[in-house]
Amino acid sequence: MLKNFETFHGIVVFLSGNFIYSCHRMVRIAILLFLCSLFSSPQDEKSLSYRVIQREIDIDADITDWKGLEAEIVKEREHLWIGQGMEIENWQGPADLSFQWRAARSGNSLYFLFEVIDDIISPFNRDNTWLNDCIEICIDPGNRRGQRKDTIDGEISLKGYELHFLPSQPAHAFLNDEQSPYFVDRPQDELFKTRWDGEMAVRYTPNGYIMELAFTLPDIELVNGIELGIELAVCDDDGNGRINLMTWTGIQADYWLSMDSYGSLVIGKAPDPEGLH
Ligand SMILES: [Ca+2]
Ligand SMILES: [Ca+2]
Ligand SMILES: [Ca+2]
Repeated sequence: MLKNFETFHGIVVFLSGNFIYSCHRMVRIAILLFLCSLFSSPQDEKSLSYRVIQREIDIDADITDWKGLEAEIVKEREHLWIGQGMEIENWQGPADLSFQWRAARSGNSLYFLFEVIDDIISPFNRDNTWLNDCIEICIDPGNRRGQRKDTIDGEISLKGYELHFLPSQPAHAFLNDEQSPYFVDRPQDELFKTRWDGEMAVRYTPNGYIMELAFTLPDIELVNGIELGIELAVCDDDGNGRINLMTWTGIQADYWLSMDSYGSLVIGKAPDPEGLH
């Protein structure tokens, strides 16, 4: 009897030990998963996507022709890009800097509308575009990711574009960084107009400005279903150089160098569900 009891007791202790061990193991795994979620890289975050539908837009700084198109809103602390002298403490909230954007297309023309909230319009007296109030559109036309430009035999080869637009009156465009390092006094408005079929219009509002843009991407046909990689950003200078920068994705990456963190611009309507028309 005593022997049976000892055997039974031994089994209970063994099973309890296993149970406690399993619990400890599960707790350790849970802690590990929690820590992994805290330190996951930006590339693990769900990437953003915007579907571009057909709509003809007049570039006249009148936004009524955008009615009904979906807007992406960029106004949270998480959208601030931090670094190069920009700190969270600089940002005085959405009235200091925030924006929403929309896109549309017609044929090969891409249209963008930026509605920017900014309390003070830049004097545009900084040498480099990005140190003033400035809109930036980075595009990976082939959605190939990787570095935006390569240097081969001393020659810069662009895989993607970094476009800058100054919301000055008149507005100015800056397109190709292998030709111009984004100096305010060297705009590429004529190239934008001729090579890119570009148009732009700015209007100041009581709390900021709006900018309408149209352009075609050189050598790219906007076929339904294709995806472009894209990042959108707005810089804020309130008179003493750039203090804030907000991006659509909010990912803390060097987006002007690497296209890995871009969201997607999907061309064309979503396909109809099978059997439904
Ligand atoms: Ca318009
Ligand atoms: Ca501001
Ligand atoms: Ca400003």
